[in-house]
Amino acid sequence: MPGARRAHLQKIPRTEGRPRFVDSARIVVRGGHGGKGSASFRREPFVPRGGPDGGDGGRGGSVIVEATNDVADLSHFKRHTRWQAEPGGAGAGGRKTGRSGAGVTLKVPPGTVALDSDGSLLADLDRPGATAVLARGGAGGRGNVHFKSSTRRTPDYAEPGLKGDEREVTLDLKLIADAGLVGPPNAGKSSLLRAMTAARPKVADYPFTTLDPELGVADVDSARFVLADIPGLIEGAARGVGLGQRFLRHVERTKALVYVLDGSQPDPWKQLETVRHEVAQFSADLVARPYLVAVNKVDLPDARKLRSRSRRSGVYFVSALSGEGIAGLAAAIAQLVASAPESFVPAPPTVTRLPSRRRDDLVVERKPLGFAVRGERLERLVERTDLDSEGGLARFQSELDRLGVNTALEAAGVKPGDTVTISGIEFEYQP
Ligand SMILES: Nc1nc2c(ncn2[C@@H]2O[C@H](COP(=O)(O)OP(=O)(O)OP(=O)(O)O)[C@@H](O)[C@H]2O)c(=O)[nH]1
Ligand SMILES: [Mg+2]
Repeated sequence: MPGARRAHLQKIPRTEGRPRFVDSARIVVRGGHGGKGSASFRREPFVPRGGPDGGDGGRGGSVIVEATNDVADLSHFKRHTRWQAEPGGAGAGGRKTGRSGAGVTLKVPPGTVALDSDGSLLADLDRPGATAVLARGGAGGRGNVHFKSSTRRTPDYAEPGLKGDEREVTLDLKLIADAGLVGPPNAGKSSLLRAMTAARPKVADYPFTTLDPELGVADVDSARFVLADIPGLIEGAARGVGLGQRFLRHVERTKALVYVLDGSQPDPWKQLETVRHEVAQFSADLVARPYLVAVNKVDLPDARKLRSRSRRSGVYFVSALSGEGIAGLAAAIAQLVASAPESFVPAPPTVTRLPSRRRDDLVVERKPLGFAVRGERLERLVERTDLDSEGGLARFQSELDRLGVNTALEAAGVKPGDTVTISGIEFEYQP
């Protein structure tokens, strides 16, 4: 990669003590456990056991992510990687429901996406106010008031409450450029991005070195802006000649443009005219945005001559190579961005919900020793049943029937006495 290691390329001095801009973080989120249901009985005078009056456990809290302009990057999530919402409170006698666990809200900058561990998109938090649930809290267990029946007058069990969701989430901040570097090929746009930010786009001495837009974050004193570098524009670009036109889209949402001209070329002002004409062809709105002009390569004699003759105001003569004028250009861009109006009208915030849990059909598998049965609802049933209590076990049996487990097993050829495994727990099959 020619020019990739240019040790003498001067960087803008960074403000001391300012933390590095973080645009990606990996975190683990856990919803709170559901509270236990209560197995309590009414106390009445002279009655050893009144009717069941155990209330339900409270729902566990959820972990939610919310986009807000109050935070600028994801550095907080580099330091705090585990997020857990509060568990639900236990139910109590007198039909008292446990209290719900408090949720946790993670604040991220707009433009953040949340990805599941398999890379699939969980949420696109594209604008302030957008929220999404990353991990739901578990449901509270039901108290024994629910389990009274004509045959079971004193159910001495209650549900334990479900686990909350747990998942590993990657937060990625898609940068939205504040300003775009636009200019003819080879003018030094990528070199300027390198000089002003920590981004490392390819730089080379031939046109169309840049094929994909690249973004960098520039720090200037207390201001910070995102700069986009796109492929060079040539005459006819707006009509699809070269690569530029496709890439003007990437600067469409910027607030300001920086026209970069090659000061070592015969007529930079003609370059400016051509490029602005192409931008205007692409979008009348884009060409009307605030802009400034940077004439690059002022370290070369032709560019210096141009500077000494130029009477134009609002033109910055710089050298990405030597660093001359770079700090001043960065400060001017920061100011331009700060005073420029928003380039688009924000749409209403989006609220994303997790897809509800899949209710898989039962799967019966023949094992060397007996059978295994799998299924989302079945596994949840096992999780929410207190199998150590006799009443709990009895209810479990009738629920198995209701879910069609016995029918499925019989269809698969189960015989009395066979071992049946459900969620890692072994049962003996007795019809
Ligand atoms: N002398 C001098 N050369 C420079 C300066 N800035 C960039 N160059 C050189 O100009 C050539 C083009 O630089 P790039 O940064 O790749 O230009 P670009 O505008 O991104 O080019 P494309 O991506 O092809 O549109 C490279 O050989 C750079 O080393 C400068 O300030 N002075
Ligand atoms: Mg380039």
